[in-house]
Amino acid sequence: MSRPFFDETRQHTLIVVKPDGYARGLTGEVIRRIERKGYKVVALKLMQASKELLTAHYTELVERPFFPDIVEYMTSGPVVAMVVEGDRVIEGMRVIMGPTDPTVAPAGTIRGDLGRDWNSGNIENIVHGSDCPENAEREIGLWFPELTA
Ligand code: IDP
Repeated sequence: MSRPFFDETRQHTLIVVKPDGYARGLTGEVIRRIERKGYKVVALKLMQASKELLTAHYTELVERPFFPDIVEYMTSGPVVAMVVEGDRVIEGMRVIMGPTDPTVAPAGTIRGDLGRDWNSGNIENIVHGSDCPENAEREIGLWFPELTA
């Protein structure tokens, strides 16, 4: 059994508490919001993301001028990667997270309540969540290769 805690009849998404979220002690707050909604954490680990992993992960952003800033930000400290399970969890987690820019993310969302601008050129927004089923499967495979082997 390669994904022991997964209910394969349900949907899965990759959630990452980014270095700013971990450093600010917000991992528990993020998980609390996920669990309070009724979603289930079925895999979880503290890890250091590599440039290679981020290049594969952010495949659509690699050519953008700010990609080196993303790599610097995302490798600046440990991250907490997890797989979250639930019905329509990909869409639901995007709602809980809020939009990319924390300054304009609505109150009540993770990014709106906890994120802010840092004037660093980076958009430091606490958390990543997959944006569609294809990317969710791809990202879970990249961040948790041990689960799909
Ligand atoms: P998402 O995380 O809301 O799905 P994406 O457009 O996929 O947003 O961007 C991935 C991540 O890259 C963002 O969460 C943010 O940290 C960073 N990012 C996106 N756009 C910019 C930008 O214009 N400048 C700097 N960083 C950016």
